[in-house]
Amino acid sequence: MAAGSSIASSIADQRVPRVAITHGSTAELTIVVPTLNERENIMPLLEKIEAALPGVAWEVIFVDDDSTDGTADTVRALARRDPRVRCLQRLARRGLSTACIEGVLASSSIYIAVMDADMQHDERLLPQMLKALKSGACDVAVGSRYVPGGGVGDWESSRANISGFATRLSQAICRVAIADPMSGFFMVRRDVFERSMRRLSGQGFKILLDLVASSPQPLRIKELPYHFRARQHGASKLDTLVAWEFVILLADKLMGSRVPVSFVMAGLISALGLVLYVGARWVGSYAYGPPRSFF
Ligand SMILES: Nc1nc2c(ncn2[C@@H]2O[C@H](COP(=O)(O)OP(=O)(O)OP(=O)(O)O)[C@@H](O)[C@H]2O)c(=O)[nH]1
Ligand SMILES: [Mg+2]
Repeated sequence: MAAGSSIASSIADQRVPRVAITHGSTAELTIVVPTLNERENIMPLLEKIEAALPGVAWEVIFVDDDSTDGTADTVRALARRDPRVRCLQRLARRGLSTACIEGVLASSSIYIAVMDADMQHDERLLPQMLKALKSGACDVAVGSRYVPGGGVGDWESSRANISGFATRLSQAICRVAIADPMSGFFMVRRDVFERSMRRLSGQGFKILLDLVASSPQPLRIKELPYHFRARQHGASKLDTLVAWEFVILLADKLMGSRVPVSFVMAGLISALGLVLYVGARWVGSYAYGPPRSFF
């Protein structure tokens, strides 16, 4: 049944308010793209998505954390010409995962893909992902670097080793077999996302890992191989904060709702402070004699 006639019949049997529906999103697929200073990647990415999805009603939501290079303005300029393009700009906020969550919540389509702006993810996988979800064979279709046929491109061995180690750690908190839980490229049905969304940690960069580890039921995952490409424009946002947020995400998922991870982290930092203080006093007592009072 066509979308229009199903809305008409819903109105007829009074399941929705009688309002005039004149326009709106009719996309079946929303592609959520988190951005932080990716201005030069926006146009080429849109061209690639357009070429990859003939015959699919898609839209793309760029969720921009107030980039200083004019990314949001670039997206809005394109959005004025193409209604499939939207910009969700966040002020005084940071975080890839929360950007993706808010992008999903700003959409209405049945299928949602998440991909990076820098064209490292192979957009030619999008139709295969959509087909896999529509067939009902899986809940999440994942672009995977770690199944046969996939790869990480020309990464230095140090980055490949760290990624391999972090992947094994991540697999420990997934209740399902998944070769690439750290992938940032996936597609999911809306109802699957909605079942988990209130349990998500929203910490850091790893929204797929968060989703898989937070699902109340084990998710059925289909991994599709692809080769992670090199960044063409702009700079990487990977830094030590991202690594720290990854640790917090793992801790949060391991402890579940029993103990808030922020409470444990505050305790660990306090304990570290105490150890440093006592250590400094101890070293000082050797250098300058015993302290008059300990605290
Ligand atoms: N909205 C938002 N997007 C972010 C943030 N951090 C990173 N991104 C975007 O998330 C995507 C992934 O970031 P990248 O820096 O490419 O991370 P990566 O692909 O793991 O690392 P590289 O291989 O070095 O590029 C990109 O589209 C970034 O612009 C953030 O804090 N907020
Ligand atoms: Mg990247």
